[in-house]
Amino acid sequence: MFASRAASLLLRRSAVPSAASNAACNSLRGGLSVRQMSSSDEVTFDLTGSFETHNLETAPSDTITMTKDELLSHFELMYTMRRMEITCDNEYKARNIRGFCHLYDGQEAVATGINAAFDLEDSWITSYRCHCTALARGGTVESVLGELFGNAGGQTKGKGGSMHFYNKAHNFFGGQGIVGAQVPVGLGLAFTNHYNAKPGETMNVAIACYGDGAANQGQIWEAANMASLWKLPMVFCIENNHYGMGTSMERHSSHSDYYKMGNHIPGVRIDGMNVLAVKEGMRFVKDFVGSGNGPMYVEMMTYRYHGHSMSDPGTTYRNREEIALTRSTRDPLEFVKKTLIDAGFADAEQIKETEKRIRKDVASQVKAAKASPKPTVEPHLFEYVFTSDGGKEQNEFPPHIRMPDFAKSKWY
Ligand SMILES: Cc1ncc(C[n+]2csc(CCOP(=O)(O)OP(=O)(O)O)c2C)c(N)n1
Ligand SMILES: [Mg+2]
Repeated sequence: MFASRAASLLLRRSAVPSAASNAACNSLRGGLSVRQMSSSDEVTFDLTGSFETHNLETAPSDTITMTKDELLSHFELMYTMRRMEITCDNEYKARNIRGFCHLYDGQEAVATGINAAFDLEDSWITSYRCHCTALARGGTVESVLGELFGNAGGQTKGKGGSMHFYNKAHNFFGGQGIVGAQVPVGLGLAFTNHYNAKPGETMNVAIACYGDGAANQGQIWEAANMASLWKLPMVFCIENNHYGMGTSMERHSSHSDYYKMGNHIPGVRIDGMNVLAVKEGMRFVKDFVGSGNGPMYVEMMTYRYHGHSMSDPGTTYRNREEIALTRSTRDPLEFVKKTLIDAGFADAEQIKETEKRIRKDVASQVKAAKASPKPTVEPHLFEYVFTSDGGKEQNEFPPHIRMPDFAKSKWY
């Protein structure tokens, strides 16, 4: 059943024939080609067939030009994500990580491509499947693993765990355990960016990532209505990995065109296994949304290799062949590796060396994360909850908390 769908997820990729492309044709994907070598370290790649649009007169470009450094940095981030999630799996099974733990391997191109297209001033909020977004948005393997170990060196000081990363300095607003909750909160971020924008200037945008399982929720319709009514710079980004826990898309949704779900709101479907397509697609989306045209729906066609969470082996509602087929034909890391080689940016030996260096780095950061102490009652328990002073002073509330006694409230 999935095989035919998987084929269609390739978004009808078709090779652009050229002298370079014949040699460089990506057999894994059967179609990416190097169209033109403009210099030894800059290549234009063909993205034909990577996008489908809804209610739009324009579309993302069918090419993207990248330098060697750019593509290598995307590969390094994606490989770090993959190693980090595999490490989480091992540490969970060794009982060093407890509680909920949802892994992102398979979906790495999505967070990497969004990160590459967006600015740090753009706000980003996502679901509980958030380790790799936290990493992309200013985190480190040490801060992610530290959090999962429940240690004070974790990104949220060991008090949040797997589902609750947060990094205000990098405009990353989590990590939400309640399915879909990030969408109305993301709308608030879009409202803020709209409110703070200077007239005539391009706005910072807000993106809320959520799953195919969340996409039919009522609160999302309400958020979409407000975003459209007020022309907010909001991106509704559905990471369609085809399952909501153990329920396949065919069983939980009456339709499968998530990018059309905003009805009159424009939409784009993007090949979410191709980091180049994600980057170019999201650059287009950011330009459109940030220019005051109102919100946009984005559907990322992707796949998760692990089960829903660590308590789900992930093989009772889908078969091993489906996972193996995706790994062998659509793996986002194999794709980017092959692209690096085809473009002449790196050879297999250099890629192996890079992978080795990253594996070593991940291992040493995990070691450091483990060595971090557990949070203690004093001062950690009361820190960052309601007051900035460790909770010792009376009537000390942060500015955004309106207290029942207005005289004592510092909200203004
Ligand atoms: C409001 C709410 N309902 C149910 C759950 C239980 N739950 C957690 S994840 C999930 C499935 C969500 O699937 P999807 O949106 O496709 O995201 P994915 O896990 O595939 O990334 C459900 C039903 C929850 N956490 N919150
Ligand atoms: Mg899903």
